[in-house]
Amino acid sequence: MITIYSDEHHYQNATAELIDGKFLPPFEMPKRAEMVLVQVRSANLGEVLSPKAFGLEPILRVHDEQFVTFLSTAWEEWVTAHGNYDALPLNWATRTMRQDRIPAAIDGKLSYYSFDAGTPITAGTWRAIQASANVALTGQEWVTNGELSAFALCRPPGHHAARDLYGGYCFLNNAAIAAQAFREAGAARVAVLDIDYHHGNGTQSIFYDRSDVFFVSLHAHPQDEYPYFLGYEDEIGVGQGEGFNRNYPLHWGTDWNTYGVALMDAINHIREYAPDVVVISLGVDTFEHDPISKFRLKQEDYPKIGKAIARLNRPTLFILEGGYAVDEIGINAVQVLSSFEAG
Ligand code: OKP
Ligand code: ZN
Repeated sequence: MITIYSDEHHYQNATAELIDGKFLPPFEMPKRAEMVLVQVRSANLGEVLSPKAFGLEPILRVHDEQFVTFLSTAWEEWVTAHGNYDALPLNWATRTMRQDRIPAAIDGKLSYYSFDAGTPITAGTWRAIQASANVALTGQEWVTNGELSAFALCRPPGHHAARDLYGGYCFLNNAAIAAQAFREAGAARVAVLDIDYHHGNGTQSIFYDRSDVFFVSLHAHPQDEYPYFLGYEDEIGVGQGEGFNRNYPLHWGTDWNTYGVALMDAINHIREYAPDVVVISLGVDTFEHDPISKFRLKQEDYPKIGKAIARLNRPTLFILEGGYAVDEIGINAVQVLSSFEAG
């Protein structure tokens, strides 16, 4: 399987992350992608290719133009206002407040366009997120041109980012951008299977009213876990999209017994949909030793995931999302990929 990778992810390198009331060294760190690349090479998964530059057009097919402009200028505006520190929001337009006014002040814009305080914008964020989207789009192009599968080694991740909202370490939704590009390249039906530990609220919301992209997600139950406000089972899509969104919220402590059953059910529904192409939001933060997650998948479970996805027998683009156990992230991700190819 080919891998698409860019060194430019190093430009997203925050000083600290606000988590559990503490400023800690970021869990979403450059070493994550480095460790995945090490395993791609040592497992001889296949060629490692650099991304092409696709510009803003395919990004703007998914994201709001003012939001993208905000992402491209936020750092400069923040430095002018506050100096050279990571940019973080501090309050939001929640119940009782107005949602229909975009503030002029940079602090207000950060609040308007974000949904958490754990996603720092840094000097290099804009550069890193464009590269990450280009990695996804390059993988999409290879699969469109007949490659049976590809691995987009994206960093930063993307699945929490919505049309005009960032958060959860995500700014541009790489999987959604790739899914939309598949549609425009002629695929009639695209399935997105999100197996990251956290619900892919951004991807779900982008395609919620559409039947041409079927979003299916296995994740920690929003009653227990971030992002808390989306990912319930009764979210089935709306309008034309009704019946084309499927959530499998699973409780803390979930191991392969429960996970495997849900995954098989998800795979069966995707098979019935008969997609032309499948996009996998590949998070390996379901791992038992992940520092921020509470599922209990073991190393030996990741090949089973790859084999289950292989049963769909469709052209498949894998997109890296989460996974924070840096010593094992590469092993677990590459186990999914190589067992998919063997399977
Ligand atoms: C991004 B991805 C834990 C707080 C978690 C953010 C998690 C973002 C995950 N107490 N904060 O889906 O892996
Ligand atoms: Zn995650």
